[in-house]
Amino acid sequence: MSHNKNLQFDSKCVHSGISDYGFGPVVPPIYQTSTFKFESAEHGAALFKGETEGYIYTRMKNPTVEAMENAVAELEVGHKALGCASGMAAISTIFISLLKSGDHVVCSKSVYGPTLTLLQSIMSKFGVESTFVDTDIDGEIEKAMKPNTKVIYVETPANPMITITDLEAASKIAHKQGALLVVDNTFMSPALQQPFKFGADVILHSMTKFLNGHADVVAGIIVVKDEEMYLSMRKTLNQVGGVIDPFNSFLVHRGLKTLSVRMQRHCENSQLVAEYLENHPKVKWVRYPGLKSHPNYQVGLKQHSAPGGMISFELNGGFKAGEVVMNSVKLCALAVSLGGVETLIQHPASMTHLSMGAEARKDAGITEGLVRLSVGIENVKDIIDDLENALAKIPVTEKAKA
Ligand code: LCS
Repeated sequence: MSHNKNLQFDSKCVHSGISDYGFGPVVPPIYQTSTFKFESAEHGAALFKGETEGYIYTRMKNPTVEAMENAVAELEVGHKALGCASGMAAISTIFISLLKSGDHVVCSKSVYGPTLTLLQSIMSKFGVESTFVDTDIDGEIEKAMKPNTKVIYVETPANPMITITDLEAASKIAHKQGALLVVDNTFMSPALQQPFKFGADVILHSMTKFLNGHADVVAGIIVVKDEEMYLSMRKTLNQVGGVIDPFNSFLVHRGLKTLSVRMQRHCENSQLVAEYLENHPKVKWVRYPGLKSHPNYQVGLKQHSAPGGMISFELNGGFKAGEVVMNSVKLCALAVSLGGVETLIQHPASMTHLSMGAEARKDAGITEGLVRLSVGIENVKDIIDDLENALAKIPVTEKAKA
């Protein structure tokens, strides 16, 4: 791994996590095996005692999974990473590992719906209390802190409001009282934002999105900064069991090789699409980190190198106008998820953020007419032409109703 340290990020994407596998393959082989033979009874016992390096059982460790984990850890400039069966498996493993009954969490109001539900309906059953605040607004995290706050949890940019939280400020608030800052870096990927540089303690991704990048895998990852955190997180993951499998690890590792070039194209396309939408008379407002109109544009400049591939916008005409657009696009696929090479469009209030309930949505600013776009790597002219045709289908009277 060490020879990669001095490489530029793009080169790391291609080379990270690759080591010698025998026979000289240039990519890690898929070790599609649930278990590994011991050389002897003594060898098996030594492996279990941790006295020798090796593999026992794929839920605990697998060479294909390990290669991908090493790659992501290198890209996030972390210590080690833990591959999970999904982003939600990563998030639940983190909460179970870091929290106990009587602890308190401060979480962004705008987060992926099931993350909020996990804290509100499941972690609460085990005595973990949560407060949801606008972590992007100065002073809001501080106000929500309690003596028993153990975790500040943020997504930045957040799903679906694209709100930007100041990571450096959040980490300072956490560390003042020995709490940890956990960052969901799914929307940016390490190609654009590396939260450890701003004081984050744990990073996670839904690798289903940009890290894999091809909409053919559900997976997650946890990245940690030191061995102590790694061992406790690994113990939890082993017991809870939400691990990734070798084949999905192989696919994600393959996706990582093009992460840098994909992100560059996602950003170029998104900037042009966001500017196009912002100037369209049927669009009420657009939220994209690359637009100066973004309320946290300056914070964004400080912590990400480019504005990413996610745009949210509100149409004049609310939900009905949104429905017309979603039913009229041809190139953009009407689908949830994000971060793949194809452009996806969806409606958070009736889809990804339905589980939060109307009140929490309203509180987080997720309006009924909000449309979310995951901008792909197609030729941007084709994306804009598709949106232009779909927006043209909104009856002019809908604008008047807005
Ligand atoms: N974190 C973020 C920011 C997400 O957007 C998602 C999924 C997750 C975590 C959970 O990851 P998963 O378990 O699905 O791998 N977001 C989705 C979305 O916006 N549409 O469909 C899934």
